[in-house]
Amino acid sequence: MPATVQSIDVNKAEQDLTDGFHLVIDALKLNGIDTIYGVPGIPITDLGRMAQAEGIRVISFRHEQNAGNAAAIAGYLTKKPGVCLTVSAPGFLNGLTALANATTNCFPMILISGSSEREIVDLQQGDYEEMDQLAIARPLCKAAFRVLHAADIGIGVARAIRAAVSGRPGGVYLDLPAKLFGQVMDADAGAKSLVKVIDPAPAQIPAPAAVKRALDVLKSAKRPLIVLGKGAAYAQADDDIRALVEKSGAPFLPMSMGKGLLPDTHPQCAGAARSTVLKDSDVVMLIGARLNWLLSHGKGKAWGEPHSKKFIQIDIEPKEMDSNVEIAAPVVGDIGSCVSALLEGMGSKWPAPPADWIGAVNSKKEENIAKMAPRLMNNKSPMDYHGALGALRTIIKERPDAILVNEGANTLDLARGIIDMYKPRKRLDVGTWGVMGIGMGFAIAAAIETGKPVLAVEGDSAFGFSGMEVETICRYKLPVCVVVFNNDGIYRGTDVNPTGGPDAATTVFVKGSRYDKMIEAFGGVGVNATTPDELKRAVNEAMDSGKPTLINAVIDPAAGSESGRIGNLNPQSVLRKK
Ligand SMILES: Cc1ncc(C[n+]2csc(CCOP(=O)(O)OP(=O)(O)O)c2C)c(N)n1
Ligand SMILES: [Mg+2]
Repeated sequence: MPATVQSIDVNKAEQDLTDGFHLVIDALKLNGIDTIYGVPGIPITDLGRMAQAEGIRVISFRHEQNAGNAAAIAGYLTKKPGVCLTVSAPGFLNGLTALANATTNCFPMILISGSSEREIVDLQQGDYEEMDQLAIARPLCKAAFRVLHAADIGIGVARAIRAAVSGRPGGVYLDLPAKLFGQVMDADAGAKSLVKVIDPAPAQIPAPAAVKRALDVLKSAKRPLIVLGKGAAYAQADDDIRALVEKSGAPFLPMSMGKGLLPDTHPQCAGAARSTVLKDSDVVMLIGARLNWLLSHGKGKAWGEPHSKKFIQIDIEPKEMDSNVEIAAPVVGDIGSCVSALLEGMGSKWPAPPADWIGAVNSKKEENIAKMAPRLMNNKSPMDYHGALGALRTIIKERPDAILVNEGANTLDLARGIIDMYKPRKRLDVGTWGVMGIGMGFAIAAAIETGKPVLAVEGDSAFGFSGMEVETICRYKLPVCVVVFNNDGIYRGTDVNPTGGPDAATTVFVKGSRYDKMIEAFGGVGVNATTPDELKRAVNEAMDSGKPTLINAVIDPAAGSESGRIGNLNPQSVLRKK
């Protein structure tokens, strides 16, 4: 046979075949996954290349943990699972922290990792990057699957998507052994094996009796309080949530990432009277907020007299009820369906809460706001947290569409209290675990998924966990402005080595560091800001230009406190000499 005829036959045969690489890509595309966050390497380098060639946006990071955090927050912002793609063993493990964090925070995410040869891994014969990844991932996520045959890729991807977004969202692990990618099968049969997931997160309608019980409890309240968690923000039921809060007339308290569901400047916002409303309320309605450590488990000193209040809890997860205290009125269902049912049940003549309660909350609020105001206007150099955050607060007020990413200790706790948010899902932070390292991953995904400018307010320690990704920000030309609150260390930059020896104290960094120089290495804009005025000018310029920018904000090393607002969680020993 002449050579030309033979090659035509091969081409024709290839046209009729597909392989594991293409089936994975086709399955993701079929289900509307348009972005992958990851780090290339064996065995998934070509998968990333081909995905890019097929029109998926593939964002390559410098470390898988940051790619994983990006995927997780993309899931939170879009209600579609964010996908992170990694290599085997070490790459997988690097991504796993983000997967576990996503599960803890109820962010829908799929970690897809390539893995080594099953036959060798299972006999522990020492393969390249050998690891039983499926077994390791399983306890750290909602579901974990492995696909061994190309014909099962469609089902595998479908299961992963459904597990990630249905019910309470979370992380899912999908293990794809190297051999799978090269498997070929008939193209038609391959196309037919793909599954388009219909209604991946079905509505879960609350029982009418549960809705009525909740409204009866709420109506009986003399001092009602509504707590809005990030579950409420995730639901994207913004109009109904606002209507429910306003109709109830109750003060509301936003959890950190619930801020902006209603503006922090809303007359019913009790953020500035947090301790008063927690202590003195008699009925508390939790909407997508869990009674975990962030709410002192619903009991103890912060919550006033023991058994002095009744809880109504709205959550998609039935097991959440009674997790820490008795829930008088559990309402189980998706937040959107629950809130709309409650709203309907309230009718048009819902009574306003007693005026003395509203008056008491308002006067506490005004007192606290007035106390804070002058501190936010100081123009000290070096800056203290209040002066610097006062400047950033004005910026977000003037640019309410911008997304604020925030991590650190003092930098986190004080920014949360000081920077008012005006719109839902604009504040992204350390979440349930208080984890450091989410900063650049969150900032990158926020910019990619929303196209809005991002302001990342970072403690100098917090920034270090993901700081190398400033190169990624520059490479993709993202409108991200990073402000590093540089106080020379963790909590404070003033500690000294108790031995008097040459090593630095455990919490301090190189004094007078210039983080702004880092981004200049990659063509970004670096600024050193020593006063709130300079800081404000530099951030405004960055937000106007959309150019990747890093501002080194020089903060007084003595200004912070140990562990920010949660110093009480540090274990103490009676033997410890202070
Ligand atoms: C992954 C992880 N490692 C360590 C910690 C402990 N930790 C909590 S806050 C923090 C850094 C605080 O310093 P910085 O970011 O500089 O904020 P500052 O209080 O100085 O403003 C660290 C290391 C953590 N929360 N998460
Ligand atoms: Mg610091």
